Amino acid sequence: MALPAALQGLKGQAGSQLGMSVARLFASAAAPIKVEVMPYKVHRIEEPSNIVETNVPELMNFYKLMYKMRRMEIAADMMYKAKFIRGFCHLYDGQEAVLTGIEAAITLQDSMITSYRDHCQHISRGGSIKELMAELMGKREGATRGLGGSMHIYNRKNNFYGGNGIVGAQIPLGAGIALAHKYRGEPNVCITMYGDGAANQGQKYEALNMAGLWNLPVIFVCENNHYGMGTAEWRAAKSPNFYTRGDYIPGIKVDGMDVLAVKHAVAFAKAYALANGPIVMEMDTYRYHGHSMSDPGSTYRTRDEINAMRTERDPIERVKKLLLANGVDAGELKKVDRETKKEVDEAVEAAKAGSAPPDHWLWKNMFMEPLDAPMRGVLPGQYHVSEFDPEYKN
Ligand SMILES: Cc1ncc(C[n+]2csc(CCOP(=O)(O)OP(=O)(O)O)c2C)c(N)n1
Ligand SMILES: [Mg+2]
Repeated sequence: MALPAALQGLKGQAGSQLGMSVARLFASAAAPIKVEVMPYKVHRIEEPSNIVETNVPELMNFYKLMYKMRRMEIAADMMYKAKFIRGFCHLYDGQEAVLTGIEAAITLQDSMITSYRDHCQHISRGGSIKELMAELMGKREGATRGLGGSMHIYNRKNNFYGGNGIVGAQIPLGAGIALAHKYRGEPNVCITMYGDGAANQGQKYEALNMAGLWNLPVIFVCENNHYGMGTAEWRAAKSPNFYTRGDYIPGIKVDGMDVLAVKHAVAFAKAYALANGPIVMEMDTYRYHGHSMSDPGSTYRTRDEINAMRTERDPIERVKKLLLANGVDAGELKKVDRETKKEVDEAVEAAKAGSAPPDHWLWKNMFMEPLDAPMRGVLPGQYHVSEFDPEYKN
């Protein structure tokens, strides 16, 4: 199947800003570069070619965006340990090529929904590191005004529907968003992202069934990082071949550590989904950190395994090697690294200096029309009055 004409660079604020500066740096460097990616595995569909084309400006865009994501998550890790960030916090480092490749193949008019591992979507969907850091610290300058926190990043304007804390809950929602695209006659898909753990849930199969019956333009993206918390995929899934688990719905397995493989497969999947209906993608990827900040990430997998991933399959190093092999100066990349670190450091300081949302926002955002009636024992503007009876004994 031919790739759609819409193979394009990164979209939105982050992408276009990067694109402009890179175009200046490499005005004469847009010669095509052919790369052989790992062959795709397919289920009920003909595989796309694994010879893909790129160029230096595009690779630079990928490098910059992925490095930004990486630095941001490293900063989040440090800020969490320093107790500036509290509560749940799930990091995305290691998995950057999945999101970066997806964004390169779609537009901001296409929708996206994911799990709680959602920090990087804020950046890829056009938000700033400052907003993200402020949100993680619960500040009113944050992406969702300090009311959502790590697991509930959301950007309606750029069609990002969160940030969902309940495992798998976003999968039927993603099918619903695709239904909205279809109903309105829009030429767009919904990227519905979930993990290998969530892939075994019943609600996923209900959503797949309805999406299949109604030919909804939805791309179900299973980010297989091989663990659901501390449970290895093979302990939770009778068949860990997630790309085949849609049964009657076609699937494709992709090297999720290779941004080029992801971009070209998603472009292929988008063309398929718009013409025919749902498709499942399994992205073979890896998370470097533990499941969340309370998990050191080393009790259920070996250090050797983590180190081998970092040294042999790291998505940023892969792009770096391609750039160096195609004439980009190592100093240029170091400059990118320095500038990115500075941007992240400034965002961290700005977030620390931010202010907490006022208390009354807690009930202000409950209803479209403010109600004066008590809700679960709380009147607007009051604190909870406990109904607990101290006399009660079980
Ligand atoms: C319905 C539900 N059950 C359990 C949990 C607790 N929980 C949070 S994340 C997680 C593992 C999910 O793993 P996976 O789908 O592979 O996603 P990953 O964290 O690897 O991205 C579990 C069991 C939850 N949040 N919601
Ligand atoms: Mg997982």
